Amino acid sequence: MGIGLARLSPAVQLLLYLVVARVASDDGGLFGVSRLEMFVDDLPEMPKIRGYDLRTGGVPSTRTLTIGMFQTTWKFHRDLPPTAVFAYGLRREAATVPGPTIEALRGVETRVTWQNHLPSSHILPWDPTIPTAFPGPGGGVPTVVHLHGAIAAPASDGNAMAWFTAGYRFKGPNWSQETYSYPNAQEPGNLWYHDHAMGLTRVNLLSGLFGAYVVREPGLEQPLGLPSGDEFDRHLVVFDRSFRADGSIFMNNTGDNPSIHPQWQPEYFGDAVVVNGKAWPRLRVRRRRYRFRILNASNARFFRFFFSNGLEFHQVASDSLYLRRPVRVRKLLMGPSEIADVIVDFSVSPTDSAVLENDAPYPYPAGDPTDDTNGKVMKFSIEQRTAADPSCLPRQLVRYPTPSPHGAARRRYVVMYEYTASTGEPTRLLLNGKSYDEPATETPTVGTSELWEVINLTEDNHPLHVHLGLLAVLEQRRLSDPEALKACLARRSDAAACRAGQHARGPPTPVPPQERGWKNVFKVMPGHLTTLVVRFSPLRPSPVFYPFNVTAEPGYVYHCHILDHEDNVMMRPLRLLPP
Ligand SMILES: *[C@@H]1O[C@H](CO)[C@@H](O)[C@H](O)[C@H]1NC(C)=O
Ligand SMILES: *[C@@H]1O[C@H](CO)[C@@H](O)[C@H](O)[C@H]1NC(C)=O
Ligand SMILES: *[C@@H]1O[C@H](CO)[C@@H](O)[C@H](O)[C@H]1NC(C)=O
Ligand SMILES: *[C@@H]1O[C@H](CO)[C@@H](O)[C@H](O)[C@H]1NC(C)=O
Ligand SMILES: CC(=O)N[C@H]1CO[C@H](CO)[C@@H](O)[C@@H]1O
Ligand SMILES: [Cu+2]
Repeated sequence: MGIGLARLSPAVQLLLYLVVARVASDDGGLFGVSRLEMFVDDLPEMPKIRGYDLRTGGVPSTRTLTIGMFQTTWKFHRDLPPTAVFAYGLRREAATVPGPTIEALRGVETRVTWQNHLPSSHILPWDPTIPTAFPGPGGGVPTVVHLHGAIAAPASDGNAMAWFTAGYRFKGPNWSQETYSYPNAQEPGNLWYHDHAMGLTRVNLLSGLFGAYVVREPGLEQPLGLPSGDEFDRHLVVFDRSFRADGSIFMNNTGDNPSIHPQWQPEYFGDAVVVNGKAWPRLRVRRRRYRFRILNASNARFFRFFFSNGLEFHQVASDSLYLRRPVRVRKLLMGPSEIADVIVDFSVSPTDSAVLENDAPYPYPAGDPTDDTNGKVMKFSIEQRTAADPSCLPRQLVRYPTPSPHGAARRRYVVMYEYTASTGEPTRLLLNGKSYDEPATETPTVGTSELWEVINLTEDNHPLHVHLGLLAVLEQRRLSDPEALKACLARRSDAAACRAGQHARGPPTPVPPQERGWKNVFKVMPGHLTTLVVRFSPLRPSPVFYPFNVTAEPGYVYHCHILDHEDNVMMRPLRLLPP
């Protein structure tokens, strides 16, 4: 049930929409967020949950957690009324937006029973005309949790069709188990968990269903000497939201093409910039080094962060792994779901306060410029006196195998398409022109690497995310004649036959050093052919490639991480074949 909805006639779909979707007026009194005073709320720290047990003589062992999804309210700003949200937490009273931060140890399994306690219908408008998990009117809110960056078995990966509603009353066709296993067998780094239900990912995240997850490996990390401990090693989870006058989250419930999709819009942008659940918060810091794990949890907004007083970032890790050496940057560009792990040294600050700002146009890169509201993120007040600082910023971090095209088992093409109505408005986006329910065409062999040539035929930058695999960019080249390639693909729908590689004759577009290593999201530039090496084996030698059966049902997925695109339906199955 669920995915077949898209095949109903438009009239029936529209009727269903009117029956099941919340029907609120579009403006419903928007809250003008420019009225909110900035930097009045302290930056919250989300609750921390240990993902391992320490009972048996201090030796860490597997821990099983039960984490619920609850409807509750959240104060996004001192002067905003409480907002209805969906939130993760150990209990309803402890549920937060973002959810609790889970701290795991490399090599020690964390098990989580994810429980849905959500009400019978959604707090946000959604759209049954895109392929959507749907348990029937009033049947509950479908959810399923994906741990982004995890190396986990298919049945624990949060497949979009493995969704379930409250009490597991309704389940998607690929649901198989209540408790997920995360072996944490991968490299130490920054992950995050978030909802992944078919066609509802964008609205479930907008409602609050996401949180941070860290895999630590003290033996490898402590010798680096980076700032550590709760005070100096912090998460900044950044996202954008708009609100109605009554405090509720505003999501437009009229689509840009209402006769085709009554609600879906190609990209959600909010006016308020929220960090750890507070709009434009403030943080008092000591005059020393801090580590910030910055996670972009927006649906579609890119951020280009910089400090008002010229302070710099020293990036030490990208979305899942340490870099080989720190990279110093003045501006930090982050796509949806990307993570930048940075050191900021406040001891060299020329002033006693610094505002973290954002100047990324939206949509990125060709959209509107930022303004006074979405151009500000948060404020740091810096103590005058220099603080003792035992941390350091080493010249070398961690050396991983260099991404290389040698030995790649095969070459594949992934073409990103956008379909538009006669008005020029997008109606859907697809990878290789295929919908999600067509059989898997990407079937790599476990233990191999492949070259993926990704061609963006749209106007947007699409962050590509591959579950299980690690990806690294080799080069990105401008397409010399995208229209000719487009015309050929329209005739033959086969990028290899169209000699797609030959169309990328332009000069290479440089990739910033901090984006050159192994990652799990890569921002694919419009009008380019981007060559990625995608690796389906762990980075450290291991007797088995993965500590579970990667070829098992229901397999994995790869998708665009602009959530509004992923939902409609820039996502394809990924099946692994045995070695
Ligand atoms: C997953 O769901 C699809 C329908 O969407 C079904 O065809 C397939 O058999 C399912 N696979 C498993 C392993 O449940
Ligand atoms: C909602 O979207 C529709 C369609 O794009 C637009 O006409 C309308 O102005 C939007 N409403 C608000 C309050 O932004
Ligand atoms: C933040 O993440 C969203 C969705 O994952 C993405 O669309 C957006 O471009 C990202 N912004 C940045 C600055 O990375
Ligand atoms: C892995 O899963 C596949 C598909 O379900 C199955 O055919 C295979 O026997 C399994 N392999 C192992 C070693 O269990
Ligand atoms: C902004 C941009 O460069 N968009 C391009 C994306 O790719 C298509 C096809 O290659 C071009 O037509 C667009 O101009
Ligand atoms: Cu996209």
